[in-house]
Amino acid sequence: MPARLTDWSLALCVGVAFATGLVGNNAGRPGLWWIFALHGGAGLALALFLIGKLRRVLPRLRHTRQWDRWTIIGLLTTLGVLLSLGSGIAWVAGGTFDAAGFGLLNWHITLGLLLILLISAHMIARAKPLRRRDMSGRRQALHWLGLVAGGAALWPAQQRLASADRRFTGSRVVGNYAGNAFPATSWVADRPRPLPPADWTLAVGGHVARPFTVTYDEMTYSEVREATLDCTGGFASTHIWRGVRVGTLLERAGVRESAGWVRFHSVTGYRWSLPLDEARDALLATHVGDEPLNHDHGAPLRLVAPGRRGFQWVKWIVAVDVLTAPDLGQAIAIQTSSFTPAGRGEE
Ligand SMILES: Nc1nc2c(c(=O)[nH]1)N[C@H]1C(S)=C(S)[C@@H](COP(=O)(O)O)O[C@H]1N2
Ligand SMILES: [Mo]
Repeated sequence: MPARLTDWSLALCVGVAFATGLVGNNAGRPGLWWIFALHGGAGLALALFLIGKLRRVLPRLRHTRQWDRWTIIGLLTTLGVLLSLGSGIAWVAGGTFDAAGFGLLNWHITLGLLLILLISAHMIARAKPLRRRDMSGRRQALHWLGLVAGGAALWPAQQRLASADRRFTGSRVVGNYAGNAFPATSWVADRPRPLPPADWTLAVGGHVARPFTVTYDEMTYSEVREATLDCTGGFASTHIWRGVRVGTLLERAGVRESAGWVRFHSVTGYRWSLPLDEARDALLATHVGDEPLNHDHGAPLRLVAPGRRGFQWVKWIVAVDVLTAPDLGQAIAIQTSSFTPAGRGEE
């Protein structure tokens, strides 16, 4: 296969894996399984194209006199590809790894992001345009299709060999219907002080006719939802949650005509929002199974947003507000909340 076709195919595989990785981190509905299939298929095709590339360039690397400063970037890029692929394959195979508070799937994501930086630098220095003659010819086309199809065919085989009980997102199933006995986690490191229900209130406001504040005992928690919390760190847990329907609070407040989004605020500053209709049907949970939520799982009140990934299930909620437009700052707030005094548990 022409060198340039191999190289651009590698770039394409990395691009598809990157895009599907980003989208996959937000995907929680089973209908989106194909995003994860594309991610895996792109990774496996990448591995196949990589064999050709390494066979071409590794022998050249012996001539150290011909190295230039970009050779190091090329080598680091190779290492980045191998580690990204390796961590992904190891995750599917049931591997575990823990370093610096990061599990294997978190490392896979981190390595993938690093790889994007490296490969960008490598391509700026080295990429050559793809010419018509790199893509013409029946043999070349068949060879190329063979490698892409190989990646696509390896994916289901790899899934079959995968150990453990996994969801379509790749998350491992743990602690279903076990009350509070499932993993507790944070996006960064939120660890607020406990919020005793007696001292806690919930404020409902924003684009509503009648903003109000309620105490814990003023609400009834009789609404139930069965839903799966699926963390992008790689675990998933299904429970029957109990609490108050968001729509019940919104009806009392009287949502204005202009409203389109509902935002959930944690005491730490962590926040996320959902489109109005979806938010109405979401749950503010006080209980998991038969147990009151414990502190680590967000007591006294946490969001249960079926079909959304875990990072959107805001814990330790103290306020809900109705918005007219999406909240663009939320993506930053979830990174910074752990560094606020409340997020550090200092106030
Ligand atoms: N306030 C707040 N809510 C949060 C988080 C956080 O860091 N702070 N982490 C989110 C993430 S990443 C996940 S996966 C779930 C974890 O919920 P659990 O600890 O009950 O398993 O909570 C979400 N809600
Ligand atoms: Mo998470």
